[in-house]
Amino acid sequence: MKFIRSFLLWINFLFKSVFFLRYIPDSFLYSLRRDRAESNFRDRAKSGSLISPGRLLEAVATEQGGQFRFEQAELEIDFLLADLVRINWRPGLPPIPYALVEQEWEPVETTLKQTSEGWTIASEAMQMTVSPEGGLTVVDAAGKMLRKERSPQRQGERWIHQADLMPDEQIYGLGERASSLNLRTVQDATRSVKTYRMWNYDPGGRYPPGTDPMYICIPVYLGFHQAGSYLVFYENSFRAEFTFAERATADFEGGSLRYYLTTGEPAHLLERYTQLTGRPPMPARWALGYHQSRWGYRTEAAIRQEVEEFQAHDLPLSAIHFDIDCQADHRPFTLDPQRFPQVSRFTQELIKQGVRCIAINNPGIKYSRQSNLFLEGCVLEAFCTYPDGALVVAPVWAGRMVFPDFTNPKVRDWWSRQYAYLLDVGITGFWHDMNEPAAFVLWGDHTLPSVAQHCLEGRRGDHREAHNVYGFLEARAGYESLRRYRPNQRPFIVSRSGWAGLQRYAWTWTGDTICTWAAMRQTIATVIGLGLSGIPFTGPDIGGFQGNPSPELYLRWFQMATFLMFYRTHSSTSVQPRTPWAYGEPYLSIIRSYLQLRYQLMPYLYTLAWEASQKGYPPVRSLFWLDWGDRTLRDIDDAFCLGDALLVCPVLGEGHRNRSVTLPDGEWYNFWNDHRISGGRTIEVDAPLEQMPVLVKAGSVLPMEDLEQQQLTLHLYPSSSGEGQGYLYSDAGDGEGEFRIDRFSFSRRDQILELYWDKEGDYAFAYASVQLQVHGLSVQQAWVDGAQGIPGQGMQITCGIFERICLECAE
Ligand code: NBV
Repeated sequence: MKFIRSFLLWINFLFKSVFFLRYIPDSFLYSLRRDRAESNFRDRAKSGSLISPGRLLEAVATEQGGQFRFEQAELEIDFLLADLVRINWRPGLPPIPYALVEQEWEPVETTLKQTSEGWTIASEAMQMTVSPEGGLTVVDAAGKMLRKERSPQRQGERWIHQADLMPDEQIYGLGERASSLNLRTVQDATRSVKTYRMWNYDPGGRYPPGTDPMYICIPVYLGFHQAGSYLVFYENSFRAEFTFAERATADFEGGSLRYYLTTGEPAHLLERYTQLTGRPPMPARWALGYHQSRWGYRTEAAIRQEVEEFQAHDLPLSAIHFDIDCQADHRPFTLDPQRFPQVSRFTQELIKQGVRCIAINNPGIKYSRQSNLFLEGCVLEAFCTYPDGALVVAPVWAGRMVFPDFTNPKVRDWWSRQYAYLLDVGITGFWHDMNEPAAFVLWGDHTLPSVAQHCLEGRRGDHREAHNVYGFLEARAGYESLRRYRPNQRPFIVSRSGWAGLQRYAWTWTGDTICTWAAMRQTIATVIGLGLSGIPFTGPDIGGFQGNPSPELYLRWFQMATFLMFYRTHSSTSVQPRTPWAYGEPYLSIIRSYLQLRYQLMPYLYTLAWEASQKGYPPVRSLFWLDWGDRTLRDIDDAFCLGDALLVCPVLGEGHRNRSVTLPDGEWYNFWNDHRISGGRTIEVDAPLEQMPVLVKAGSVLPMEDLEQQQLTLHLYPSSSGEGQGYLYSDAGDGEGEFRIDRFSFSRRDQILELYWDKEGDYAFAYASVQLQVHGLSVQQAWVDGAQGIPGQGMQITCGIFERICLECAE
């Protein structure tokens, strides 16, 4: 059986490879044409010598800060808030404010003074000093030096910006990176400085750890050192290179040197950054459930069978994804009518079973007069062109394709109308792939030519500026479409590519990882790094995209993903079918138990999603989020926190049955057996196949649910110091209606534990019963709202809504 399956897969692979050969002539021609068009432009951007600002000639105070005139540059410093500054060096092409949410900033009180070091401009929270040569230092209210920038340099259209890094400084962010969590190169003679490129990139169907760049590059980073921490965001979408060695260097090929700087601890930095670039809207609750996907489902029948298998195996499922094989000739906004003969009925049938359908879409449109989209787009002048006006035509899945210019508002509007038909046939959400944009090439860059022309909101420009915002703007068009056509449903879009602010429109996934233990481990840093770059809803293909994971690798990956926001198995076409039952027992039963756990954790996950929508905090966060003063936590990239309550420690090797865990300070509980462990040290924990180590922070209230019983269980994890809290956000799970927030706080005096519950908002309480589960203590007696005592049942109390509950416990 196994042999036959492998043989069939091999034949499939061979067939696909032969199929791929048909792209070779077009890829060859496109690569040639691109090189020819680019050759005239090659070094235009970097021409001339390096120019420094020269000497400072004049400084004047402005309403929001100050303006500084140098011999060869101008600098403007605007305080948007007391701890958020916009710094703008001129000359340079002003950015189109795609990344930013529109808002008015209130005036901030600042003072401008001349000092022995230059000019100092200060708010109540920070102080910046501009040196006579254009260097800039940033000091916090306590007088601690946070950042020291050198005077920038310009060469043609290029800007180079450098800051000295403190010896102990660590750097995080830059969007999606397949690197260590801390991006700083630890310098020694043997190691060369790692360059991080800003150029959204499709690594071509498979990528190992270390690949750079990846699909989502964002010029934002956080710096932590012993004096404090800060965040810098460059509002510049041009191709760039960043390095972090002795200095942090940002080298942009064009545009202007406009950046934003804020200071404070990590949570505050994310709050400010997402105040600037926007917060993710609240997702629909179903989206946090499990998604099944495979590049290879071809027919309604195959998908129906897959969904039936989930039911037969008693496995919950929230969404199923339709990849390009479901489309007609791989064209966007289509489903093949022969293979999906009754699609409306089919999608309704799935929705009744609680399964949403998500359809893939690639941005390229077939270059063919048989294609209506092509004809419409031509009339609209919607496509990217070469400087001579000829259409850029490059091969992708459907053959020779043209590319909508999403930097044109008319094109976004036209594109956003195309979703209507698939929405009408019952597709709930969209999956934007290949939107770096990716093209098939035989050599060189896998995208459009640098010289491709774009509208850029009417001011015009080329692909060097538009490339990094291409997928982001496609997501914007998609999001606006879903808002328009389905105003009562929250949009679900998952986009492979993106830029600063993508969180306002889409989720993402970490693309075409290979199927190795190292790749699984890599995704932890990648997901945390994305969260620190403002993008909270993401996750890897469970099991990896390209290759066949061992049963154990799939299981361990599944266990890890149970605690990530986007929870989806997906795999490539040439690999063995990957489902929770594909590996038999004991894997199936263990996976089932994790799926069940995921759905039980839904109130916690949903609350974290709400927190992200309000404050921009990534639900999946580094351990340093809990204690950012603890240096030992800053390099950990084999574990992560889900919210503040859970510490998740994936098992990262075949046959591993225990692992070491570095615990942040405080007390912890082992989620599986309630053992209490003191933190601030590294410990060994057991990890039998059925258990991925998870620890719960003492002082947490973890809300979990049993939907069938309509029961909410509040898991209380008391700390010896006594205090603790948690909260729960709920609403109808979709749409714009009422909400409620239930807040729980508890305190402990010796053996008496008191829990208070108050609420805000008008959404009706969704559960029929409430259970209280106290961990680490056994409940002897309970008094609910002062009523007569009820005897405890071990660690559990079944009760209704209460205001105050008093528990008498024993160790
Ligand atoms: O549409 C096919 C795949 C998709 O399954 C995958 O998730 C994307 O990242 N897609 C890439 C294009 C083909 C890659 C070789």
